[in-house]
Amino acid sequence: MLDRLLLGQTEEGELARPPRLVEAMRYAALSGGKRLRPGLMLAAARLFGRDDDGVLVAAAALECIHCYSLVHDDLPAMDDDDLRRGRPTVHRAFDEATAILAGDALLTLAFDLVADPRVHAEACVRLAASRDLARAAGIGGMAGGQMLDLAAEHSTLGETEIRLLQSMKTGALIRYAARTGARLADASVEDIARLTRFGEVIGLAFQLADDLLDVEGDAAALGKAAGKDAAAGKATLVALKGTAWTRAELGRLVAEAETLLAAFGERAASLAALARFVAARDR
Ligand code: GRG
Repeated sequence: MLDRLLLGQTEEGELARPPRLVEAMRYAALSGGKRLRPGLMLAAARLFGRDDDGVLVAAAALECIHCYSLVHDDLPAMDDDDLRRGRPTVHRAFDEATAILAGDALLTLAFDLVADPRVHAEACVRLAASRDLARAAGIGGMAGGQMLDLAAEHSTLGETEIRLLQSMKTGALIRYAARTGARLADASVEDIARLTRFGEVIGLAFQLADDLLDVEGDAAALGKAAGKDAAAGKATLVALKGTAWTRAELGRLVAEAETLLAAFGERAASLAALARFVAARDR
């Protein structure tokens, strides 16, 4: 779906798509990530009986936002990384200005995609999914979390502050994935709330696993540099509480995720598998 959505031909209302920008966007989005967020959205929608191209369009929108955040995070002004997903980062493969624009255009495209009538027959559901996405990605979500993260370098944060920062920077998009899958499948208010909490728990587990990988992971398997958090003096729960505590907390979070899914029985097997993958991953 991403491949089909990121083509060079113009859509109604557009004047031209500069080939270099399309190429950089494709490089950023079609470069073999784990697709965790879209996978979560699709699995959540399937749990409530929806499995069609419309959900795939919404899932592609979310992946566009995720990929934009990686492109901008890798820029010299932020994390200054040369390697992502085992390949040169976008500003290395192209140039800084193109990387900034590719990120901008991926972010903007996401909102175009959520407005696609295939996403949901009712405009008010698409509107709610769009506003939720803005809030997950924006000032009070991922971008805000990144701001807190930058401000926290070489400062001492407590557990509550670190959890808030991480829920915003990483957790918000993962929470959105699970919540929106349920919403687009017309799940009940209670089930949307249950999947929202599931997304929060998975988001926390994802960040803890990421922090552990930064300490213990292998750069070759990760496809990016390891050990960057400690070098940058980043405030993480692993740094604050140690690896043993982090592993125990990961186990607790997976157990909570499984409890949240228990009511759905075997139908939720793939969501439960995703929860276990998030905690046990090596890349
Ligand atoms: C630039 C607004 C803005 C935000 C950046 C994404 C992000 C926020 C920071 C990245 C720093 C980082 C490595 C955070 C840890 C969590 C994370 C987003 C890891 C990468 O996500 P994966 O593992 O990547 O899902 P793949 O490549 O599998 O898609």
